[in-house]
Amino acid sequence: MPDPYKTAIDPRRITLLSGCPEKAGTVVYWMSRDQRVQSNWALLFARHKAAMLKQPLVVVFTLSPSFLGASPAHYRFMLKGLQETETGLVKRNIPFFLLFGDPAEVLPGFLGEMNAGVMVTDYSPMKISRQWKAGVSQRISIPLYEVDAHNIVPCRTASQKQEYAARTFRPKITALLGEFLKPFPEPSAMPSATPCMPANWPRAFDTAKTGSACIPPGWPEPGEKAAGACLASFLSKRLRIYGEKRNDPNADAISHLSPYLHFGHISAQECALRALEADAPDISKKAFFEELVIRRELSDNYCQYNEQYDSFDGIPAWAKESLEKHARDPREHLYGEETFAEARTHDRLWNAAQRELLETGKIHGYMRMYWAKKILEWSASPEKAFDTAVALNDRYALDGRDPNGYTGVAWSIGGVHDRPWFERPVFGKIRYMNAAGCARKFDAESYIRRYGS
Ligand code: FAD
Ligand code: FO1
Repeated sequence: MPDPYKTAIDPRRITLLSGCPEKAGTVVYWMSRDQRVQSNWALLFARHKAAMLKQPLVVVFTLSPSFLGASPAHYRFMLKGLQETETGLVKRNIPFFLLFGDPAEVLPGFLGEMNAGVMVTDYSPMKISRQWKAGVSQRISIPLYEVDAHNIVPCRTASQKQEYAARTFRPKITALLGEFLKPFPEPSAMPSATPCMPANWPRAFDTAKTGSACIPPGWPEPGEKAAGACLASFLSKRLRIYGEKRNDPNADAISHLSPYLHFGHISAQECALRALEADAPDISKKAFFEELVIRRELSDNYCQYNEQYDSFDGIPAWAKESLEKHARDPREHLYGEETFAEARTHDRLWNAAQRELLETGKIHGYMRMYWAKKILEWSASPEKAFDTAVALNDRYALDGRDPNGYTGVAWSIGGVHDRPWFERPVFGKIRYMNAAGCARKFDAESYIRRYGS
């Protein structure tokens, strides 16, 4: 049978994490970051392997009891999306299994039960993902392939080192985009299905139940279908004003795709391909590509090549030196994590941003910078500020616990991918923002009214 995937899947997407010899047996896709059926290079590679080896294909997801401060509501959003993924897989005769616990504990036994011959998983630069994969690799005797299904240009191909700034990264991505920004083959159904029970969803939702059993009303609908609808609505209604209005939190010009991109309910490559065809000005398409491709893939680059991506210690020397020089400057206001969390500072604009986070699960991109920079200004030390911003973002943001978040905090507070600015108290040479600057850009009072107490 001609293999439709061989040509479509660029070998540079694939990394062999453990070099055990392949043996005859089921192909297992351990799904983690890219939780979708459509436009998923990891699933397509696993499907290719199953076709070549003439073996069954199954998908497994390991549910951890905790995940970087994720709330029960974040878990419910993810689980509802996974239920839709299970339906899409079973329709293609691909059974879906949900395991409970640490991957290194639960996967080896599962692979034995499946008589697995090879395992495929999706790429992530995050430490937790690398720890999971290292733990699993030590306990299995079949090959484990990792496929970059999250980036258009695979992270390890785009650059082999931590990039200094978007301006050093952009030419490397742009030079390769033509080779990678290609349409996806359809993941065809398997000829027959291995019989399997539906996943134990009641148990899964039970682990995500404390507090209210619903997803907050201000949050979007989870899953691939809702993600596709969000993209379609952005491309038809908001992309055309994105170039001009994306920094105005009152304009509703942004895509709102980040929760879907974070949980992998939609592929960035699919978003980029569809944006290219959209009826919108080039300036808007260019601005959207700058964020969706350059900035987003630069975040994976930062997390891939900087072990301390989630801490103050990861920031560049010029920034650390400058912030430490001003660490003892008097702070006009001082707040701890709970005061920030409850939006109880003196600053109405900052409180409105925190309330946007609490109500909608994310803060508008422009306000997110202001939000983090004021945490720097009103925390006892720059290290404390960094940890507070990461903790609040991971605890409340629906798109949190993501390379974009760690890099966003590192940019705002630690000058990562930015340059030194005019030196001032507390900030040192870190780029400064204030409410007056926001009011010059957009109607701050209207934003405050919208997210007022
Ligand atoms: P759009 O403007 O429509 O952008 C489309 C997509 O491009 C986004 O979904 C995202 O994947 C990507 N993108 C946009 N801006 C950036 C950026 N600055 N860096 C990297 N990728 C970008 N993004 C998250 O996904 N999760 C986070 O937890 C997160 N935390 C942040 C914290 C701070 C302090 C800052 C300054 C930025 C943070 N960002 C985070 C990046 C950015 O603010 C969000 O990706 C964006 O606002 C999401 O809304 P959207 O999808 O409507 O964005
Ligand atoms: N991925 C998993 O494989 N198992 C989990 O239990 C899990 C929980 C989870 C909770 C919140 C959240 O924002 C993401 C979560 N993820 C989980 C997905 C996660 O995005 C990726 O697996 C990691 O980013 C690693 O790349």
